[in-house]
Amino acid sequence: MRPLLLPWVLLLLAAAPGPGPGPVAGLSSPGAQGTCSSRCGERGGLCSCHPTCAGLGDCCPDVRDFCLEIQPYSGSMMGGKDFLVQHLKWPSPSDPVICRFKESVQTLGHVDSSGRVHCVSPLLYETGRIPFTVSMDNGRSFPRSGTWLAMHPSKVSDSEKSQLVNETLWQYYGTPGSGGNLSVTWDAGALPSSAVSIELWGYEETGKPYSGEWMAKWSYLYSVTTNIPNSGSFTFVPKPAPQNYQRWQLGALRIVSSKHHGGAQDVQALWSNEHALAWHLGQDFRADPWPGPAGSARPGRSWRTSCPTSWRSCPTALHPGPARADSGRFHTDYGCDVERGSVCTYHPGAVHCVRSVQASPRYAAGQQCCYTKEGTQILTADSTSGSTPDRGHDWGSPPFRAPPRVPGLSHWLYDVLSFYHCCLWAPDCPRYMRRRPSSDCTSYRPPRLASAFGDPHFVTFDGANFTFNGRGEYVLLESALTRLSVQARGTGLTAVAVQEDNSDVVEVRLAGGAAPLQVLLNQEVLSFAEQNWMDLKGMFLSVAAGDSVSIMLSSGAGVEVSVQGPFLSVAVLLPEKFLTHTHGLLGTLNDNPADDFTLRSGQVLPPTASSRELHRFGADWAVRNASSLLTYDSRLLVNNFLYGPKHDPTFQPLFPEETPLSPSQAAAELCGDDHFCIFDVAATGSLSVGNATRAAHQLHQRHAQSLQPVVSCGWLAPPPNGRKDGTRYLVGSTVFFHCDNGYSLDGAEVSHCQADGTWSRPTPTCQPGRSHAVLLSIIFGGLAAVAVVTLIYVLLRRRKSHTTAWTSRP
Ligand SMILES: *[C@@H]1O[C@H](CO)[C@@H](O)[C@H](O)[C@H]1NC(C)=O
Ligand SMILES: *[C@@H]1O[C@H](CO)[C@@H](O)[C@H](O)[C@H]1NC(C)=O
Ligand SMILES: *[C@@H]1O[C@H](CO)[C@@H](O)[C@H](O)[C@H]1NC(C)=O
Ligand SMILES: *[C@@H]1O[C@H](CO)[C@@H](O)[C@H](O)[C@H]1NC(C)=O
Ligand SMILES: *[C@@H]1O[C@H](CO)[C@@H](O)[C@H](O)[C@H]1NC(C)=O
Ligand SMILES: [Ca+2]
Repeated sequence: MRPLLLPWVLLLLAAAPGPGPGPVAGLSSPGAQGTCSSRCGERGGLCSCHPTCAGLGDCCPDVRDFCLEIQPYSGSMMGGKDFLVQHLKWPSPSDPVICRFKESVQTLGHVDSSGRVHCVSPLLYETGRIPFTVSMDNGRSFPRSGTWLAMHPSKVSDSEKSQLVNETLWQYYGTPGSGGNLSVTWDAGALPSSAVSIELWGYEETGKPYSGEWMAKWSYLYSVTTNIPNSGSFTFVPKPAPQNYQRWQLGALRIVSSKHHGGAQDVQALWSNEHALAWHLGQDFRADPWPGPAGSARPGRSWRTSCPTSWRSCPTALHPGPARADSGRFHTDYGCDVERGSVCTYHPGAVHCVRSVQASPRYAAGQQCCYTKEGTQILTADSTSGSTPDRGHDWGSPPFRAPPRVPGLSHWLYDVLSFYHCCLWAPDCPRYMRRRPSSDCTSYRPPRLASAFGDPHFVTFDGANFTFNGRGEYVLLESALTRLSVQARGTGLTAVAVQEDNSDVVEVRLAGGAAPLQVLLNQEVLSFAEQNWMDLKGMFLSVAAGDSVSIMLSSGAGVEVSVQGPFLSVAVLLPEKFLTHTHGLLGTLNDNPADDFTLRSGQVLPPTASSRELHRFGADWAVRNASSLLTYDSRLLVNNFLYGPKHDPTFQPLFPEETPLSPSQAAAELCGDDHFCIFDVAATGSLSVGNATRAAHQLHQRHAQSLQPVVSCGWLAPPPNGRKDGTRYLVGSTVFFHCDNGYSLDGAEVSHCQADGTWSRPTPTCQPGRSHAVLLSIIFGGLAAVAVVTLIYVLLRRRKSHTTAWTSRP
């Protein structure tokens, strides 16, 4: 096998001109396969057009002409953003630049005075990576391709949008105390035009809900003003729109050059935030809390039955608790984030909200969970600040495009707009809350956690631990349930790759540059210069502070990779449905640590196995050639891992039991009783490596602690004609009951949440009639009155007789 492969390696070595793409010696003759024309992303043939070609030095000479790099590479899905296509030489500036997105939406670009090629991003109904192509022959062929990243409108920066000055006033316009002038501002420099028009666009979803004809549509309604100077601001007093426009209650302003006709598609523009169009509606819009011909703003009568509210039951508690630790399934709600000062406009009293990352599979509904500063979940049954399920997930859900999955907008239409109608424009909030009952957390089950960190040490899902110092590439986890695979390169983890079913492949690896981490998507290095969140195929990706990456998979599984000292740490979170469905180095998830060292053959090594025996277990889980997810984009990686064995049998590590561990004083002080730390100091001779291992181990322990199940007894109703004190429903909590005046309590005054998840006493009832206390006070009061009267009578009698005595004295 080996001699056969050798010429290939030699060819690669010879063909590598060093870093960076460029003409490749011996491969520059343009043959059928010598070009990247219509071949971007492919390899094989005479030369490669694959993202790895730069590192391997086997790129086709024209790769930069056909595999387009763009700048900026992302923007709001509302479109209208101008971007540069780099390195592209345009033969004649008068030839039209035709940019095509998703093979269906075409926009017209242009060549600027310095010969640079521009495209304009289109209005899309989806987020994520949008393939785009450019035609140089007036639309006959599109051999050049690249990727545009479309973002959720509220995840892009304010500077890309026009600003509604006092958005509250815009959205409350016409309600008591809200009127007068409205102003909008924008960055005049962002629109290369001396005169602009301001247009109103409306968003609606038409057709029978949950049917194939349910469609999402932005429509140009009318221009608020035309041909005004591009000064960066405009102020006006709004007038109610003509009746035929009144059905649009959700929309956005668009500022465009006045050279375009009203409503011109996909031209350079600045959009405002989408907002409730109170300012363009007539005075009658508040009269009916559920207006609109199609009932678009209604919360939906069928809601309760059409969507199980147990979808993604909310995590029990915020801290210590799983709300922030369950990172595979829940993510911080940008609108109410404890890390950013908790501006919780729609949830007063909450300090933090999270949203379920995935929408419910069938109805694409979302779940939002809000918590008080004590960490308890707020329920709509107790408060209008409560956690509400959403008919449309705010982030949308793949495959996006059609209702109710359109990012941001479906949620606006079915959840936010009806919230405005009930709670902000009219005092009918309890009605909204009844239609959006919180999921209490009684059915919430925290995910299971396993980690690998340091040089490297593993803690399995069932809590077994071991050290496996192998040089090679290994399967951390495989599950046939969702075809989930997590692979890592060691020794001391330097790369981790993840795929589930036919999702994109994401790899996180140590970069050793200014940014410690590099993220690859299908083997191509991703840039996070513009965005730190990406909607990818089969997963969402979020990057924090450049040194930790969170991957949220469709199944609810989560993978977190971070840098700890010289190595990567990885934590894998699995929902309970993976019970008995995992194998690999992170063990067999089944609540039994004794079978975690199971080989591919099914042979189980005992928990007492020596680390030398466990080395055999580790080696057995070497990645197989055909199923490797890792990227080999340098000669070093190709030689060592692609063409080398996946597990290097010649590498002899230290084994903990065979290594005399007499830690130095410094190591002992640093590590305490952390054996992983002590071992890594001994193995590497470096205190800072041990320190990083210790930090990673502590992180794992805190994470595991946060994911301990917390018993919840669920919501307890107040008695009719009474009330309850206490809105905490976790184990150990107490709720007190009181009756209104004129009612008496029949049952217990107090109930405790018990360890078995049940309340000690049910909610009492409040019976009409005088309470015992009142009866007693009447009885005692009556008796007291009688006593007083008697006393006075006796005293008077005594006094009378005294008087008599006196008067009778002399
Ligand atoms: C914005 O509008 C609201 C509602 O009309 C008003 O109460 C508030 O004072 C305004 N804020 C500013 C800064 O003008
Ligand atoms: C509205 O704006 C106009 C011109 O900018 C100004 O003259 C007028 O006083 C403003 N009206 C109110 C109520 O602020
Ligand atoms: C690792 O497992 C051993 C038993 O195999 C146990 O004694 C030890 O406490 C565990 N260490 C940690 C840090 O969990
Ligand atoms: C995997 O590939 C390497 C190098 O090409 C080779 O030596 C090894 O035998 C292959 N392993 C299997 C199981 O095919
Ligand atoms: C260990 O790391 C912490 C920060 O994580 C640092 O404050 C401390 O000084 C380090 N200790 C040593 C001995 O390197
Ligand atoms: Ca097990």
